Amino acid sequence: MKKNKTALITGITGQDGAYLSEFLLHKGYNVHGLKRRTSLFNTDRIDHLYQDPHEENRNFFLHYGDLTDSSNITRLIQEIQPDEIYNLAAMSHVGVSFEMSEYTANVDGLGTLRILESVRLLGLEKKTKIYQASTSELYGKVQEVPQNEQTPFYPRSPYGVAKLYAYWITVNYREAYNLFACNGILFNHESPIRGETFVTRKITRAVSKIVLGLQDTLYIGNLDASRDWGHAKDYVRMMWMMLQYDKAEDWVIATGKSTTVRKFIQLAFKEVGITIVFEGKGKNEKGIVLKCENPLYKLSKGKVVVEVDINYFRPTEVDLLVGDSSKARNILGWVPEYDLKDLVKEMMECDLVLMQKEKYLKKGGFETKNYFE
Ligand code: NDP
Ligand code: GDR
Repeated sequence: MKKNKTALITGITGQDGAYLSEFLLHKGYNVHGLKRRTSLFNTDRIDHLYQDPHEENRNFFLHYGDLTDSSNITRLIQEIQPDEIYNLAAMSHVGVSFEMSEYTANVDGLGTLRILESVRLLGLEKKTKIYQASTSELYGKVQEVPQNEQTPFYPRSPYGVAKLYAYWITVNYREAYNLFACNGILFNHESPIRGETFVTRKITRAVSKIVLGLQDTLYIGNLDASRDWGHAKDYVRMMWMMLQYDKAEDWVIATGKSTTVRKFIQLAFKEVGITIVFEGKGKNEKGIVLKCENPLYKLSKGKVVVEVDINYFRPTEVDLLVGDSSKARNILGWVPEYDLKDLVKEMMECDLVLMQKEKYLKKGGFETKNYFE
């Protein structure tokens, strides 16, 4: 009988880690995940997969660890002997990386080296395949569009620069030691479990709160930034497909369509029957209600619901990303199942439910107890 494959996922508690765990478990893998010790639970996204240590035939395991801790990583890889490692762990917020540049370099750059070096030290070069979570942030300053595997890199943030190191050290270990190590150059991908401070989720949460009367205004940064947004579910499938291909290579994954932050806000409001227009320029630009066609929501014409806050601007910005994933589409046969409309719809549906819950709790007097009173 064929033995089930074993995968190790770093960053298992994040958006992609959760979708990838689901995907690999359905494929019959034993899934091991690295999770950080935190003072509050950080496993919300994977709680439905948790298996009690006393259960028999477990196939989902969590281990404490951190990408800054080499001995921890080496020991875990030695114990788990993974067939595949998906290195998804990272300080993944571009804006925050300007505040925490050294830490970002340590985790996102050196963390990748620690994994590659452990696999080499343990003599697992022939057994263990590695997926490195590379990013469209590598392209940074627009030099050409659409961006493909040959487009030169010009990162524009400490996050992008750290990921550039990770990209090249992955290529170097592949060439120097014959490791099966791939870079997935993934463009932005979102979902209802996207972190709340990334712009799409910030928007769908705020729009849901605004229509339910829980918040007045969405404060936002650069409305002109344009991103190639796909659905995380479609993208984690590709991580796996890259490791099943007979050669270790680098792959761009993207929808090929770019949309501005401004347009994303309009799409989110449209999803609940509200038309928004933007007026003014630069930091004085505002999003104003033109029409509210949903009888459930009482937003009057002329109400200002979006305002620009320059604190959300970045010292250096990536203006335009649009990916050309024809290599993955032609060779691996990738066809995304979601388009932007499906994505916005799903995110809005989920956030509306969450915010309705919040509203009912507030109304019923069940707000979280203040322990400091
Ligand atoms: P998330 O921010 O949702 O998840 C990041 C994960 O990394 C979390 O599990 C987090 O743990 C963990 N982590 C952070 N720091 C450390 C550390 N020092 N040691 C161990 N684990 C750590 O990111 P996504 O799921 O969206 O992205 C996954 C990967 O793909 C990241 O590397 C990201 O940079 C990259 N990427 C993402 C894209 C996207 O659009 N989503 C596009 C291209 C690349 P905790 O839960 O405790 O915070
Ligand atoms: P990004 O995603 O930087 O592309 O990195 P994010 O959603 O943070 O920003 C996208 C664009 O929106 C602009 N923006 C704002 N961003 C945030 N977060 N908050 C705001 O209020 C706001 N207003 C405007 C940003 O300036 C930017 O131009 C994501 C991460 O998942 C990375 O880990 C990943 O590598 C890349 O996608 C591909």
